[in-house]
Amino acid sequence: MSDSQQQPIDYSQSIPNNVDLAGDRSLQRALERWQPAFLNWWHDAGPEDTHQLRVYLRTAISVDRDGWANFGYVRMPEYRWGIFLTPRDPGRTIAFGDHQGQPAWQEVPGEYRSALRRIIVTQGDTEPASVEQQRLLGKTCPSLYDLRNLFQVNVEEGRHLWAMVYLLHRFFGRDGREEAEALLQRRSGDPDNPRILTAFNEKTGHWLAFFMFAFFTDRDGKFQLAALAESAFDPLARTTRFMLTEEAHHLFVGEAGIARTIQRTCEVMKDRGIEDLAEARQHGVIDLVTLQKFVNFHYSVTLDLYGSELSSNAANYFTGGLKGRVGESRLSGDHSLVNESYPVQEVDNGGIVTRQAPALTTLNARLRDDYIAEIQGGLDRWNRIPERLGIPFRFRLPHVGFHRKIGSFAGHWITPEGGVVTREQWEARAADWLPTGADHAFVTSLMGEVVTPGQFANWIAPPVRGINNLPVDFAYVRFD
Ligand code: BYC
Ligand code: FE
Ligand code: FE
Repeated sequence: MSDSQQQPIDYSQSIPNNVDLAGDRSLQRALERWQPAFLNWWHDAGPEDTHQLRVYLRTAISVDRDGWANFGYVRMPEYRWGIFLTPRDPGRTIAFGDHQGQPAWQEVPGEYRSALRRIIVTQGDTEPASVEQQRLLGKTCPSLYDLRNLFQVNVEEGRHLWAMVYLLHRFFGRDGREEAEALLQRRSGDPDNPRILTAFNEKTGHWLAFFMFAFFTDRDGKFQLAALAESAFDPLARTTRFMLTEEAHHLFVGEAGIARTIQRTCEVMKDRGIEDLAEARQHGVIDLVTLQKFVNFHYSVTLDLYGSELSSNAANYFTGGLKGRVGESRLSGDHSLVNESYPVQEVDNGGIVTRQAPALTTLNARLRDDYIAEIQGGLDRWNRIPERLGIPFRFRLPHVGFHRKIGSFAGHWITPEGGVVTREQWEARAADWLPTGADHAFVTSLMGEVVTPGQFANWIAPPVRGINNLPVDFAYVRFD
């Protein structure tokens, strides 16, 4: 198949694409067989009862810097899910590992076939999983503006599934086609056939959880995609690069959603002269202590998505050139990492110690640390809100060992401050640290459907501006 470099997106095709699908009939036929299965999945597991709505969505029309964001009303099942790769750089070479300096691969080398398939399947599995987790949220949207943002995120996660399914069909033969089918069969939270990674089987039962998920968990997506954007397997690098442009909006939705929630709570506290943090609840807003518990939960669950701090899988992926560090091709220094070390924390003798480990085995920890630095930046921005309003409360990230199920802290009982305690001691405090059933019930009690243009639920402040320079009270979703 010719993979011509600056191919425009062809919308006359049933599957919009810039990979010259029309030039590879058998691939096109295989994907056209998968397409109705995808639409069935969208119908059964995607946003519930939304088939008649018209939503003001952004659709990619070209992968150029400004051409990919084209806005207009779309009925969601008619969204043009397509296959878009950033243009190929014919001179691209491998930036790291054993094959450093060799030309990037346009096909999958036999020795890396199963590892690459596994990475692509794991990545692909998260995309529909998140749509499933968010299936019912439309019914309790705090505004039309927010409803539209939810649906924008949902259709783009659907497109990210397409991005991985294209790679499976194009490069992995019959195995790839079988994996593509299985991606539509697993279901988030299904006891018999769950999604692959733990965080994608958690419930996203209300909008606070959705905003937290978009801030914390979509950002794992950003960092994993950034690592895959360095891959020696060029089609994977090119498709993840384009996914990253879409991801930025998901992160914005999360960060701004939480910021507006904090803003509203702080405003109510200030207007009514409330000093006792818990009292804010009585005024129909989410108190800051409860918000901190959600931070603790979503942060710790997302840290598990990086895998073990010490991982031979991660070392093999790096040495093979499958998955790099963030910005690998721009990093200075040694790109083989064989003689380097990196600090990791672990529990030793009843305390937490830091020790140096071979850098190659610590790549999961390193990617996670890059992620944490960005998360901390977001918390710093959130903290300016209570600061501005004179409220003496600041959000803090718990210790990396807190509430972990994967990696070196799994099986240990670590407090948010990083103390090592017994299970009994930890469980006695858990309700202060993590959202309880009562917290979820309270948050859920605030959620009611607000669908009048320009109106917002009581618990959240309006955004500063609308989408695509439109006013905040624009009808972002139409029910007629
Ligand atoms: N849950 O060497 P280890 C996104 C397994 S998010 C369950 O520590 P490795 C998105 C692991 O499979 C980004 N199992 O880990 C966000 C292995 O099993 P085996 C998604 C887990 O392999 C929001 C064993 O434990 N993309 O896009 O280095 C909305 C030991 O593994 C988990 C990717 O993750 C877990 N959390 O790293 C929508 C990128 N963690 O071999 C979308 C692709 C580990 O013993 N995936 N295990 O059977 C990867 O690069 C790697 O699979 C991981 C794990 C980083 C996830
Ligand atoms: Fe995604
Ligand atoms: Fe995302």
